[in-house]
Amino acid sequence: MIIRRPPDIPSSEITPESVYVDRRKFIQAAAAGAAGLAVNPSALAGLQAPTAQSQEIPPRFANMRSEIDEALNSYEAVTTYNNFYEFGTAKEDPARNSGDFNPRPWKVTIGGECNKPGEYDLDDLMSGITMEDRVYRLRCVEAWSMVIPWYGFQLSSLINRVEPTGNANFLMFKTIVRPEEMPGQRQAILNWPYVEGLRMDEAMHPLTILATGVYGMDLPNQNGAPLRLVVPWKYGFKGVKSIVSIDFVERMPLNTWQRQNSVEYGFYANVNPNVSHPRWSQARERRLPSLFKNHPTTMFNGYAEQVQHLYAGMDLERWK
Ligand SMILES: Nc1nc2c(c(=O)[nH]1)N[C@H]1C(S)=C(S)[C@@H](COP(=O)(O)O)O[C@H]1N2
Ligand SMILES: [Mo]
Repeated sequence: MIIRRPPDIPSSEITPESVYVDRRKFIQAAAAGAAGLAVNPSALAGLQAPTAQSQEIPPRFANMRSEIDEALNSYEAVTTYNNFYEFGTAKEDPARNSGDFNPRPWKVTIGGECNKPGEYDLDDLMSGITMEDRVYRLRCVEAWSMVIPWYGFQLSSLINRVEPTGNANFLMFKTIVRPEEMPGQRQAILNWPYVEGLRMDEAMHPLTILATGVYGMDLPNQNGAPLRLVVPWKYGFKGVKSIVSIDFVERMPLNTWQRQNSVEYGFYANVNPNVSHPRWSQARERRLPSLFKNHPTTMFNGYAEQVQHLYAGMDLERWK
């Protein structure tokens, strides 16, 4: 773990609600997880609440919490307030509408500029790769944020395994297209599949992970089961979910939100309090479950020390 505490968030800013403990809720959530939560979000029904509630942090996450020094969002918040347009556009839609989605078995097609392209079974692809718990702040572009205990592995270990060639400057990720299981894909909400990209050095950075779980359990469908990207210094939309293909490419891929609205969204999507979104300031953020913008937003989402060298010399207003 190399996550450090963002320097400018005094502990007094941490929402008081998030500190209290509700042991019973966590035990229920853990039991639901063991009973197959990943394929049946309706198991969560009894846990869903309109506002996120906190729960006791499982012992396994206690250290990470102290390293990032911000309270974790509750399991309910993390799994019932999502963006995943394949299941609808409202924040509660993914939890509600993803019950028919089948994340196993799963294959990932790896192609383009690499020596070992192919269709890999997810379990084979991950065999021998070290899994780790990581706590990252996810910061959505609509200026809300959550602190989420992910489980996954460094994207770099997968990249090294398939041996990119010298022409591999970018990675392009795609979400599965399965309209029969993803009701949102039956409509032209976005141009399916959802596409995202990273520059090779961003993809190789040790903070960049492919997550397979959250709170020590497999990812629920609404969070991008069985495999999704987590890039902690970028806005939430970089975190492409339910990934079925990864291509090594020479030229910068056109990611979904840039294609959709290039005035508002770019390729880099680095969290930047100094650059306003055309429709709102990005200087402050709302840390769920607060209703207010109670947090100052930090450059690169608080990870500047670790990642700013990647963008040295770039005009970050232009390359938003
Ligand atoms: N396939 C796909 N991936 C997606 C999205 C989406 O609509 N479809 N939404 C993105 C956005 S806008 C955000 S903020 C994050 C939310 O991730 P979370 O639900 O795990 O918090 O997922 C991202 N990944
Ligand atoms: Mo987002």
